[in-house]
Amino acid sequence: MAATQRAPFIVIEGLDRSGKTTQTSNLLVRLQKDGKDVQLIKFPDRTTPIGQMIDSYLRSASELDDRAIHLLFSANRWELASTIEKLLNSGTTVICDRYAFSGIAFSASKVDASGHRLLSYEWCKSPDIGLPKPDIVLFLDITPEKARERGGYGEERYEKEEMQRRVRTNFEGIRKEMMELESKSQDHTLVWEVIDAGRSLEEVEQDIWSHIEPLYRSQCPSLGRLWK
Ligand code: NYM
Repeated sequence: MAATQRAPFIVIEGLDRSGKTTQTSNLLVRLQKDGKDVQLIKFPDRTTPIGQMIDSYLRSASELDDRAIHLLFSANRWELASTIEKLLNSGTTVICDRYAFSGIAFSASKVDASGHRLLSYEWCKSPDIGLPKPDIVLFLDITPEKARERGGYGEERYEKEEMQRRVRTNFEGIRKEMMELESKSQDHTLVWEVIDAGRSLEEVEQDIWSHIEPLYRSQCPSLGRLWK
């Protein structure tokens, strides 16, 4: 009997109002229609005890130290890391709606009253070192102006224009660092695509598909570890 091939690990990241939730579920349906075994995991996963603490914090129903909440977001990924690995190795595609990159981009965007960064980039990155490494990150990019046209941000913590601007800059910094690391590494396994999410739903969906379909044409390498 032939060994089961590892399935692709897809991460979708994006700014608020980028249409990430819609695009993620459309991709799930498209892959299922294509006959793929696929599972969608959303971070934060608000269903676990850790996720419930995160949910309460995001809704401003509770207060937490900035470091404590950052570590909870990371712990919420680690509690699913072995599940992700097992799914991939048994041939099930995993789509993550947000992952470690959101963890850094948002926490490193927090500033005090004088505008000084509260948590350093390196500190924010460290708890996620060693998580399963995705094959592809699709970053749904939208300008704050376009987001405003779409009705502005929601009610949760972080959904403010100034914060979103900093988050966008941080995502670009993470992309650059990832690409530099990849170019130096032996395996070149991670691809990071910036998707212009300011276009129509159909155009964005088509663009996403044009990056996902080729993943199934070749064999996935053995699963890597983030920043290792
Ligand atoms: N968020 C999400 C973080 O601050 N750190 C993380 O590690 C993750 C995964 O939670 N504003 C933030 C980004 C979002 C918020 O995400 C909830 P969503 O996709 O709106 O449910």
